[in-house]
Amino acid sequence: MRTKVVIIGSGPSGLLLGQLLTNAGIDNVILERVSRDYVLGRVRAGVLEEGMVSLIDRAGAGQRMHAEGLPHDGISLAFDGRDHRIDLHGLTDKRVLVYGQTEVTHDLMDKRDASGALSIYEAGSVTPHDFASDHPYVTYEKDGLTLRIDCDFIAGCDGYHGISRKSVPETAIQTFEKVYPFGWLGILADVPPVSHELIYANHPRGFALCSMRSQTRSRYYIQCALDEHIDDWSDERFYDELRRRLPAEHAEALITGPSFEKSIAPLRSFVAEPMRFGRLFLVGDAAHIVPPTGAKGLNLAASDVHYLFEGLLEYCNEGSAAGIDAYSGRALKRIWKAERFSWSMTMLLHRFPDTGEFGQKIQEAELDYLVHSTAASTALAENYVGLPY
Ligand code: RFL
Ligand code: PHB
Repeated sequence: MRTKVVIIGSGPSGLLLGQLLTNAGIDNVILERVSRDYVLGRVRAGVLEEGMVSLIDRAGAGQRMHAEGLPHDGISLAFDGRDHRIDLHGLTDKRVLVYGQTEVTHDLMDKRDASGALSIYEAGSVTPHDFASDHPYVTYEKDGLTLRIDCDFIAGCDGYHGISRKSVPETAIQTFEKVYPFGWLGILADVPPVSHELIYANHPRGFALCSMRSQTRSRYYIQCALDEHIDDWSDERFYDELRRRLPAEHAEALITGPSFEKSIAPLRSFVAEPMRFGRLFLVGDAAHIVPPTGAKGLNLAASDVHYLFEGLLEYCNEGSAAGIDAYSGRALKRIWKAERFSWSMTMLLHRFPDTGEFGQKIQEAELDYLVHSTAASTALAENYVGLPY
């Protein structure tokens, strides 16, 4: 088989890039390791920046997102027993859209089906070859056969644990990493959200986040130790701990109900440089990870897709390599700013082993400054709604 672009991974990066290419008449094939249902069963991000919303629109997959997504004009920072609102829209003229990554993935998969573009699920041992040459190809295993797809370009959209980054010679890649000494324990439950906006809470017992997927579905997280076991956390224990970390008005208003998803996610900052190796490009989580505190992971994947799509379009339509040559540099400029923001929100809101009472006071002083200084609130808001592409 031959195609222009082989895309490894059918997460949001791969699906979004695939749809933009398909709409532009650029042939592509997606190879995904697991099944479609498995991809759709993963519960992850919930907050979309305007840039990502525009890209999903451009892909032609935005109809349900606009009908069901919840536009949010602000977020709340809770500390010292009180809520403090950051007026995102008032400070930046922009807003974010609360719409689950699962739904984005669903909409993009439906759109791909309707376009007739090929996705191969449960493709084993996917391996990129010869990407330093002008004739790259990808092999994979399916139904006991080893198959080969020749192509012009390979897009490594296969997440942090994928094969694309690992296929690059160690001497050609530099990585930067910070691992945080805690995780997030998250639940999903069909109960109305405790507040109509997201609440990021700093508390001496640890961080908590109240998010949502709809008016009737809540997503709640609490900071937890990395060695916690999910089985030790009944819903009751989870809600009790969440209540203790929220201002009293929210703790009292919290409506509880059985969770239908519960998981622990470790927190990590990670960047691989560069993001292009000949005819192989790394995109999204394959190249970088942020801790979820700034809600930036999925949105960064979208800006990578934007830069790469523009580069590939220029190459295919005008024969110019300027865009693909600039891809890594452009993407990394924005990535490092989002890394900085996600790191700073994580440092500000979590309890670290060495935070102590002094550290807690410093965090509260910084939070107080943030919410009372227009300059500081604007800087936070500008980053939260997303820096321009
Ligand atoms: P994904 O979603 O990991 O998709 C990669 C796909 O590649 C497949 N794959 C392979 N396929 C073929 N061969 C191989 N060898 C393969 N290895 C892997 C995988 O099966 C998968 O289908 O990466 P992508 O597309 O780059 O998307 C990135 C986002 O998923 C990620 O950044 C966000 O979910 C991060 N994130 C958040 N981002 C936000 O922008 N806002 C948020 O509010 C937000 N909240 C979160 C988050 C991530 C979380 N977790 C669990 C890590 C909250 C959480 C709890
Ligand atoms: C979520 O709804 O899953 C979510 C929201 C905001 C974050 C992280 C996760 O910062």
